[in-house]
Amino acid sequence: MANLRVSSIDGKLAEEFAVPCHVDEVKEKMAAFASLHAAAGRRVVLITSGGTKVPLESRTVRFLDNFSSGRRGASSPEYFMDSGYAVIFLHRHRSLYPYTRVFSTINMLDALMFRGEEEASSGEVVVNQQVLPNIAKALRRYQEVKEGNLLLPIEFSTLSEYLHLLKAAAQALSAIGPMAMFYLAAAVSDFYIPASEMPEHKIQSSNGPLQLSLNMVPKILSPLVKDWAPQAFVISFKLETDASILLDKARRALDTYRHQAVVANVLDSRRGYVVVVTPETQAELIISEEDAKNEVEIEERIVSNLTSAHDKFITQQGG
Ligand code: 9Z3
Repeated sequence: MANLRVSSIDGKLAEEFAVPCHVDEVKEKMAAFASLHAAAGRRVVLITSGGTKVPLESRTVRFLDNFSSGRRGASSPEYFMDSGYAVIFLHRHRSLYPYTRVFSTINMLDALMFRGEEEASSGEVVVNQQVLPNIAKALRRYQEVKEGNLLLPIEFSTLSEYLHLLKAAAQALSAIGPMAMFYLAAAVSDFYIPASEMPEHKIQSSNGPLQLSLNMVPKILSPLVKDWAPQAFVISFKLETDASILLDKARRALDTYRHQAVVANVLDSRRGYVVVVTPETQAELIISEEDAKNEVEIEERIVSNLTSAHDKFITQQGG
C-alpha cells in the first residue's frame, strides 16, 4: 500500500509538473560532485533554500510565492563547509547566497571608490573598507571554498523545477548512502495548479473576479526517504505561525515520513528560537540577546546539532 502511494507520487510528478530541460545534466553534475567528495571521505549536504513560485499561467505573468528571505539557506552552507562538508546549494534564483549574503543590502557603487586624490582620472577602483568592513574575510573564505570545489550551486524558481531537481539530487546522492545529508530549508508551496489545468495566456480581468482552485502538492518527502535516498540522513523544516501547533505538527511529520529530524520554527521567532525534534529527543536552540550582540547566528547552532547527530547516524549504519 505504502509503495503504491509512493509510485503514484512519482507518476504525478512526471505528469503534472513540467520537467526542466536541464535536469539530467544537473543530476550528472550532482552525482559527480558527491562521488568525488565521498571518495575523499567528505560528507555531502544538499541544502534547499528560498521560496517556490507557483505560476497561474503557463506564459507566466502572475504567480503565487512562498515566503522565505533565503537567509537560513544561505548562512547554513558556510557553517557546514566550516565543519568539513561539501554543499549542494539548491536555491531560488536570485535569493541570498553564501558569503555575499551579508552584503546584499549594499549598493555596489557605494562600496567602491577611486584610489588616491586623482579620482576618476586614475581609473583605479578599490573597495571602501568602511562600507564593507568584513570583505577580506569573506573573500578569503569564498576563494578557499572555490579552490576546494566545496560548493555546487543549482537554481530553481518554480515549484516544478524545485520538485524535479530535488528528486534528481536525491537519486544522485543515493550512491553515497549515509554520507549524504538533506537539509530541506526551502519554503515549499502546499498548493499548485496542474500543468493540464493551467491557462496558456494571461488571465483576463475582463472575465470578472478570479476564483482559483488549487491541488495539493504531493508529499515529496515520502519517496525521498523510502525510494530515492533511503540511506541518507534527512532533515525537514516545519514552519508555522501558530506556536501552539508547531511541535505536534513536527512530531506528526516524523511519524509519517520516518526521517531523522525536523527543525521546527515559528515565523516571527525563527532567528532566535528553533526546536530540533527527533524520534527520541527534542532540543531547544536559543540565541540570547548577548549572542545576537556578538553576531552569533542560530544556524551555527542548528548545523552543530545536526552534524553531531549525523556522526552518530553514520556510526550506527556502520559507515
Ligand atoms: C523553514 O521553516 C525555514 O526555517 C524558513 C527560514 C523558511 C522559515 P528565512 O528563509 O526563513 O531565513 O527567512 N523552511 C521550511 C518551510 C516549509 O515550507 N515547510 C513545509 C511545512 O512547514 C514543509 S515541511 O509544511
